[in-house]
Amino acid sequence: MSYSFPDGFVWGTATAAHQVEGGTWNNDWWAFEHQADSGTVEPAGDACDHYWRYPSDIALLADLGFGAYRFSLEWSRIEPEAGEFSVAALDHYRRMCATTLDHGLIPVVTFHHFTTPRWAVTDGGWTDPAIVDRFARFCERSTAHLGDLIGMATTINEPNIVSLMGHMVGAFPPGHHDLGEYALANDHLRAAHRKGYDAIKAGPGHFPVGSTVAMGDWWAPEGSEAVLESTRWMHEGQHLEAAAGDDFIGVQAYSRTRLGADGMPTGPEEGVETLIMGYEYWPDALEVSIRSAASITGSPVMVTENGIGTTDDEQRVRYVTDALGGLTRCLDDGIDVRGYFYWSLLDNFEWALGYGPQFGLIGVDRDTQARTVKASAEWLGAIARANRLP
Ligand code: GCO
Repeated sequence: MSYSFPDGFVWGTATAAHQVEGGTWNNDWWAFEHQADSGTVEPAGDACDHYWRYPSDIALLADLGFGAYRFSLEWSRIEPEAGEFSVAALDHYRRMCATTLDHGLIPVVTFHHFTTPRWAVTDGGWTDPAIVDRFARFCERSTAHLGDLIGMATTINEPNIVSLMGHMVGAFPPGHHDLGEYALANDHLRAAHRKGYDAIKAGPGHFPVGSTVAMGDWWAPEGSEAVLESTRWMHEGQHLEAAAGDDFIGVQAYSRTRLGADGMPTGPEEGVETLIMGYEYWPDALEVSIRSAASITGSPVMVTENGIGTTDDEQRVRYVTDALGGLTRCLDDGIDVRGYFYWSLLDNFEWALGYGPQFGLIGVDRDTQARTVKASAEWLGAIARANRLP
C-alpha cells in the first residue's frame, strides 16, 4: 500500500529566528535568558549561526526534496527602536526569500515567532494595548519591503503559547503567573493577528496568510466533559475563532494534555512513553488537531509544525509516520489539508530547555556548527519529492 497526496500538497520544514540565527540580543527572550531566576537552562548565543549560514542550509533543504521553507522575521532586527526601521535587516530577509525561491522552495514567512523587541516590552509587552498597532505597523513595513517575494505568511506563531507560557506558567518572558495578564495578553494577541493580517494583505504580493495555533489531543476523566471543553476553548478555541475566515489555519501539534477534574494538567499517563520535552509520545495529536481546527475555522488547514525532540532518529521516523497516517485519514474524510511542515530543519534552541531537545532533521555540532543530515531527513525528503507515502 502506498498513499498519494493531492497535487500541490506542500512539504516543508520550519525554523524561528531566535532559535537558529544567533546574536538576537535585542529581544525580550535574550534578556530573559540572562536573568538569573528565569529558569532558562542556557542562553541562545550563536544558535545555529543561520543568520550567515542560511544559503547552505536552504540548499541542503532543497537537495533533500522539500518544497517549502518556513522561517521568521526577527522584529528586533527590523525595528531595533520604536519606529526606527533597519533597511539592512529588511534586505537580509529579502535575500533569504530570494535564496529560498532560487532553490525552487516556497518562502513561508512568520512575522512573530515568540520574540518581541526590548523597547516594545518595557510597558508590559503583550499586556500593553499599544502592542496591537505596533505589531500592525511592523507587518506593514515588512510586507512593503518583502511582499513581492513572500509565498505564504503566518502572523503570530502560537499566540496561545505566548500568553500561556509568558503570563500563566512563567517559563517564557516576562515570566509571570497572573490570570488577569493572561486574559489581557490573549485579547491583544487576537487583535494583533487581525490587524497584522489586514496589514499584510494590503501590501504587495498575493499570497495566503494565516495564523498558527498550538493544538493537541486532550483528555479528562469521565464526568469532566464541561471542564475539558472550557479548557480547550480557553487554550485553543478563542484563537481559532479569531482566525476564522483567514486564507488558511496553521495547525501545530505535538502531544496530548491530560486534565484532572479541576481542569489542571496532571502530566503523562502511566505506561505511556514520554519524551525529553516532558510530554507523552502522542502522534495522534496531529489528526485530532487538524479535525478540530477545520471544524472550528472552516478554513483550509496547513500543518505549520509537527515533530519530535529526540536523539533517537528511528523514533522520529516512527512518530512522523504515525502523524502522517492521521493526516491522510483527514484527507480521506474530505478535510482540505494543504501541507505539512516538519519542526524543525535544524537541531536548535528549544527556548527554556536550551539545546537539549533535538527536533532537527539536520544535526548541528555545537562547537563547530557542522551540519549532519540525519536518516530521517533523507526519508522525509524522499516522501516530499514523490508526494507519496511508501
Ligand atoms: C512551538 C514553537 C517552536 C518549538 C517547537 C518545539 O511550537 O513551541 O513554534 O518554536 O521549538 O514547537 O517545541
